[in-house]
Amino acid sequence: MNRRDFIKLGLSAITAGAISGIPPIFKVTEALADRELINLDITEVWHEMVDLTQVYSYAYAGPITGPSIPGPVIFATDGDLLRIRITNSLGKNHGFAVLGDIEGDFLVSTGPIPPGENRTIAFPAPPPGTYIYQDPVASPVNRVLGLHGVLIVMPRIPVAGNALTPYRNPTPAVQQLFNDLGNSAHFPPPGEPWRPERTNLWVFSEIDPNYNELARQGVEINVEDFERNFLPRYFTINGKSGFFSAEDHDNSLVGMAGEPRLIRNVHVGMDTHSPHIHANHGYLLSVEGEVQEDVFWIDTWTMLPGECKDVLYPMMPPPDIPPDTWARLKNGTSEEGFDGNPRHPGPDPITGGIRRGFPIAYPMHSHQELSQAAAGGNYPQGMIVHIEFTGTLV
Ligand SMILES: [Cu+2]
Repeated sequence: MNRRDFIKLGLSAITAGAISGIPPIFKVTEALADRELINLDITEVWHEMVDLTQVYSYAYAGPITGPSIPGPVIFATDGDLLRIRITNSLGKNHGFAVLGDIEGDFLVSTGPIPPGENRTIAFPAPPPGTYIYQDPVASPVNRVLGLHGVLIVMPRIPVAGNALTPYRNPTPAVQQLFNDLGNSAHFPPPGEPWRPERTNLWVFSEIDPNYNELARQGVEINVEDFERNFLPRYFTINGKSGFFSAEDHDNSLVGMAGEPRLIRNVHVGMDTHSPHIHANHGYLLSVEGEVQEDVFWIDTWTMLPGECKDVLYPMMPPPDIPPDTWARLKNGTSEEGFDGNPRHPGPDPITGGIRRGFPIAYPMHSHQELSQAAAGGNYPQGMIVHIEFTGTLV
């Protein structure tokens, strides 16, 4: 093994067409993506688990971001031509593909790239939405062993006269929902419409270190054996779990009431998961790229292996909080807020008094209870993140 990098996990991003790292989702002019080449290296890392166990993993690496699990987020704008050069620095065949559905069909694929070689693929960005990229070789084995990431495609401009949505052709119901944000009795001003930067990405996965160890030893892993005998020991969101996931602001939903957020959920692992959000219900916008005609209002959704689901979290005042309590939270006289939050020590800098009210915090956790543990019983060190209202606009 020539490279054993300890990876500092975090959501790193590559922007198609951006020169300075500014995502092109804000661009309204000609895309530069067809002049930019995205370089991805396929490499190996030690992935640190929540109990400090170092697990051998494969990883995609960007030239600036370095290796990460998930790999760098690739942002593109509708109409961009993506050009990606993938270099396989491992000792076996690997590659790059964009997953098209949960059956395992690929929209585009390099096919196997032999050790030490590279391939460049060019393809038009698929319709605006959320996509998994992964190793097409021995799928889903190498995907689960670390070779996965997300491609996000944003529409170029909103549909005329309407609020911006994440889609090129939103259904009437989805368009209406986005039009209503910050602009209706249910989502009143000065609450705001959705903004693209108010987006969270939750990449769900699991790790069975026995298979990672086989990979380290260079053992050929049989797909059927893997699918039958995979026994997860760690459950991760964006490569992290437990405290490290919950406290990570890439994972957490953090903002003011009145600042709606988009949650792009993708599942690159093997189990079925049930992310459950507290404080607000969410709106299921798209399933496997299909923008929904009928927008369900739900607090839990199913994530199947290989699946992508977009959910809008309205970040509205939690309906379970009575209006008079909300008023006290807002004016700082509540004794029901998150007083004693260790992240906000000391007296209130303005009033000099004890902090009252915001922030108020809630969890998102998977309702598959197994996934809340790590290493066979450490609870709650699995799939969990914070939802935090730092204040309120409304
Ligand atoms: Cu719950």
